[in-house]
Amino acid sequence: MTSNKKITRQAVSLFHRKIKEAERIAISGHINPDGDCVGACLGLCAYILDLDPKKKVDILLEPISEKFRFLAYADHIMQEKTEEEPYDLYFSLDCSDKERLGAFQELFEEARFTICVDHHISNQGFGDLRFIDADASSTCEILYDILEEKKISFDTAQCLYLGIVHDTGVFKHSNTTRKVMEIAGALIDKGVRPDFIIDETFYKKTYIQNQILGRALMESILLLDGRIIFSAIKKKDMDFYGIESGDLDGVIDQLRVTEGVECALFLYEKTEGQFKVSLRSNGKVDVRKIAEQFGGGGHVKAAGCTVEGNVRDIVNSISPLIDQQLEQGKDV
Ligand SMILES: [Mn+2]
Repeated sequence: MTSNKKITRQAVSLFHRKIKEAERIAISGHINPDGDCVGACLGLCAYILDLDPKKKVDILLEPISEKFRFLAYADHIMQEKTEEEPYDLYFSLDCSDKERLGAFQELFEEARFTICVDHHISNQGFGDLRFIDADASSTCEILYDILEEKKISFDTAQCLYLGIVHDTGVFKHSNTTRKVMEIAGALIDKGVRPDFIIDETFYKKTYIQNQILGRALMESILLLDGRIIFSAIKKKDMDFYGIESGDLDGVIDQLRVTEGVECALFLYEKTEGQFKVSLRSNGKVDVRKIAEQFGGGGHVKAAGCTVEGNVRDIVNSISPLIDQQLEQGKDV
C-alpha cells in the first residue's frame, strides 16, 4: 500500500475484510470498457483468486477488445450473471456513476455489500464503501494503493500496469506523477514487461488501421497559418475499409503532434450527416469549452462532441472559436 491521503486505513481494512468474508463476488466496470477499466477488473479478480482460489468471482463486463484477451482471467468476463441469489460483494471499478454500469446496474444495486473504486472527477459517490480520488491517474493506481503490495502477483501487476499505461497515455498526460512512475517501477519488479504491454495493447495497429491513419494524415488540412489541423473520414470510406470507430484511435493524436499546430480536429461520420468530432489542444486552447458549445464535453486538452452537418460547415463553425481563444494568447 502506498500513501494516499484520500484513503483511510479503516476503509482499506474493511475492503480486505469484505473480500475475506464474501463467497460470491462480482466485479463490473463502465460500458465500453477501456484499458484502465479492463486492467482494474481483471487485476482485482486475479488478486482475490490468488488469495483464495475457491472463491467465486464473476466479472460482469461488456465484451473487451481482443488486444486485452491475453490478461489472466479474461475468460471470467461474462455478460450474464451465473447466480440466482444477490452477490455477497460487488465492485464497481472505473465507473463515474451507477448508470455507466449499463446492464449490470441492477445486479450491483441488489448486492449485499458494494464497493466503488474510481478516479473520475464527476463521481458523486455511490456504493457502501468508496475509494474515489480524482487526483489519481487511474483506477488501477488507486487499487495499487489499496492492495497489499506483497500479495500482488505477476498476473495482477500486469493488469494494473496496463491500466496505468492507458490512462496516462503511456506516461505522458499531466496525471503522470512521480508516484505513478514509482508504482510502475514496483510493478516492473513483479515481472511486468513494459515493451510487451505498451506495444501489444497501445501502439500495435492492424494493417487496415495503419492504412486509414495514413489516409487521414495525407488528406489533413492546415488552417489559420498552420495552427489548426483537421481531417475527416466519411462513412462510405469506413464502410469501404470495413472499419469501426475504434479503428480510428490514435489518428487525432498524430494530427496533434504536427509541428506548429495548437489545436487538432478529427471528424468521422457516425451516421449520414452526423459527425463525431474529436478535439485536442497543445495548451493554448481549452477544447472542452468548444465541445460544450456543441453539446459535448471532456477535458481541457482533449474533448469531443457530435455535430450534424457536412465537414466544411462543421470546421467553419468550430475554427473561429479556436481562433478567438488563440487571439487571447492565454495558456489553459
Ligand atoms: Mn480510468
